[in-house]
Amino acid sequence: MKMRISILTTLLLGGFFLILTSCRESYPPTDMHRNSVIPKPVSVVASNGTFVLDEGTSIYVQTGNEGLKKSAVYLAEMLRNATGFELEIEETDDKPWRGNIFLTSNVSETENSSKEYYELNITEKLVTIASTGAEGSFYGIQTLRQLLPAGIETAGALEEPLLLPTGTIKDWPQYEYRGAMLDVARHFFDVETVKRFIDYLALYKMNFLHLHLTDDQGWRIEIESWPNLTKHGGSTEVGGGEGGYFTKADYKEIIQYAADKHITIVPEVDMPGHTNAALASYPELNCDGKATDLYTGMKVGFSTLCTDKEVVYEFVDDVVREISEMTPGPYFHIGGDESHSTEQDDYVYFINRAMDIVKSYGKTMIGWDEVAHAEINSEDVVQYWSKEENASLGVEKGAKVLISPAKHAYLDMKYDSTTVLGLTWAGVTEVDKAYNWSPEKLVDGITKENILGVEAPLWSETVETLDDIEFLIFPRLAGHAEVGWTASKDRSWDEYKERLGRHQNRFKALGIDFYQSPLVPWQDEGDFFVQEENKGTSE
Ligand code: TNX
Repeated sequence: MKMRISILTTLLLGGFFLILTSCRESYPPTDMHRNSVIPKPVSVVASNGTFVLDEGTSIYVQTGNEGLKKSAVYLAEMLRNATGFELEIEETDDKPWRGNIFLTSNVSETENSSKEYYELNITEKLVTIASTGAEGSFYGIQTLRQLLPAGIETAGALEEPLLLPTGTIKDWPQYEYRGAMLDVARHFFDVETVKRFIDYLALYKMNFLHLHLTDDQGWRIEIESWPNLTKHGGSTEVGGGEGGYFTKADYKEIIQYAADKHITIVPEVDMPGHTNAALASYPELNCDGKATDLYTGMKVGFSTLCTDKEVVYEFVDDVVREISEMTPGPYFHIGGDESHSTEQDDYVYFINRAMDIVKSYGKTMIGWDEVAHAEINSEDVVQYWSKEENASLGVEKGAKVLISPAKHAYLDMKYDSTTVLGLTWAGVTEVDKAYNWSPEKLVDGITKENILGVEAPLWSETVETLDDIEFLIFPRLAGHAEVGWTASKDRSWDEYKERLGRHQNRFKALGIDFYQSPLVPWQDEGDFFVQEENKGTSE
């Protein structure tokens, strides 16, 4: 009897061992420590196993949590697109059975106050994304996405199973505002292009898109009470092309698309300078009562609204009202930069009044750093792009600062002197210079408490197509995302460039025309976790 049991045990154990080793062969242990996640997470603890995601995997969501459910739908869609398999979404109150993904609000670090906090815990049995809010679950999914092979970015590129390294990531951002700006005024970009831009922000956990909607060369947002702004003022662009504009329906579509990816739109109407498109559309906005000609060049600083005419403030009121009504986000950007043909007193008077109008529609005012000379206070935001003393003045007045230093953060600066696209007035900005800086160490006296966040602007004087956009923003955008997300003490260029190098295949899988900087060790094999190799060993 004893003998029989031990034979049986040996057979059972042997069989079990065989199964184990054959599993090992198919799915070699992986190492979460070797991840290439950008922005770099706060903490990563690897446990050297593998989770197998296949068509039997379901996504479980804590019952009744609508925010998490939206994230589940997004994740299912992402996986379906790349692999073709349909993951079911189920609600549950309990921890699900093995082989599944679980989105829950039960976080282990209950003390963490960030509403963007998430924990991604992968064991051989379960993938759990725990987050305090829907944002966190979305960011946890972006991390999961970057742990998967680059083929996840291409429709139909992957076959099951997908393998994930086991371990735990705990993560949250340093700054609550991590943004980019797109100038749709110098050259107009349509809704589809803006959506791609939004997709790129989402991949790197950025959460604000500032749209520079008006400038000398074009007015790009429909205002029903002043229809000639778009009809005439939107009819051209730099170089004399046909321009274009967003209808209200277009703008709302952009807002919704962004909101689904936890990105808030910040509309900018640049005033009182940078207004030639408006001045050409309505003669009464000019001091001499005469409409200007449309402008298709690249100069700045020559235009101004007539600051002592009441009709100008009626105009500003209508514009701010109509745009604010469509904008759920808290901010309205009034520009205020380079008003070189406005007298300083008139400038301050105008900004004060424009600011009051913005507040009357319940929005928080953001302005380029020159607005620090107006009567701003702790309710306002100054966007530092050029003059340190303006940023400091803003902070003295209690305002928050949005950090966009041209010499690091401007996505329209050339990479080097041979770059065809872009400008050079703030210098050339290689990928290391775009990454190697810290918001809180930039200006004496401006510390983390004064800073709302980081924004990287793309001005479009030289940018005409999505390809042009991609070439200038990639790979620098990824670095700016990390500057805003990851603590300065946890960042170094030497380590970052290795991770960035492993994003090459992801860029390619997304069809992104990126700048192949010689400073980055681009890796052809892409992800640390090579799906093809794994497939090979299982055969
Ligand atoms: C400065 S940055 C500008 C823009 C230009 C940009 C080009 C800022 C507030 N004003 O009008 O497009 O340089 O890099």
